[in-house]
Amino acid sequence: MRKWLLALIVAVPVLLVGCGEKKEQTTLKEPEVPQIPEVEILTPKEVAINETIELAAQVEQGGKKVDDAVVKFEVWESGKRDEGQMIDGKLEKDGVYKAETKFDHDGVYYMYAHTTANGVHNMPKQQITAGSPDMTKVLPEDEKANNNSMDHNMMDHGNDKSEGAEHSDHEKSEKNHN
Ligand SMILES: [Cu+2]
Repeated sequence: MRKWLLALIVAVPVLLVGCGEKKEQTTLKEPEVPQIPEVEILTPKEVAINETIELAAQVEQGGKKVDDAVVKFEVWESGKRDEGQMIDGKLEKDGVYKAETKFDHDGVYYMYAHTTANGVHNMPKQQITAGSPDMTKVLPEDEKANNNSMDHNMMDHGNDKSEGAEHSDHEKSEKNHN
């Protein structure tokens, strides 16, 4: 009888400790950080001139289509980003955003799909060839933009402190847009 009682006295604290540990584990939740949006540009890489061209991108985040993202398409001719334009994308459906533009002469163009979803920014870039440009006359694209674009893609603009040059470049374009 005494041995049984002793066993109970030893066992009860062990059970209590076990309970306490379990509780602590459930409270250790990782803070939810929105993932970098995956942006797939749907605009073809080769288009005709003097035709309405659809700029389109599909936005997903954590495997889900995002219908409340902000998508701005920046389009410019190679080497002339200052003369480019920023066009607001409008949600069609299923995370697909669209805008329209037209190329009035043969050339090599670039587009950024500036996308912000739940506060996180991504901006994939695509080259678009309109018509059949004389490649010897195409201006080279700004190298600074090219070199940084890959790294920049992976970054939230808000946290972007390491790439001042490209970032200010982007801010400039955002201002042009407004
Ligand atoms: Cu951007």
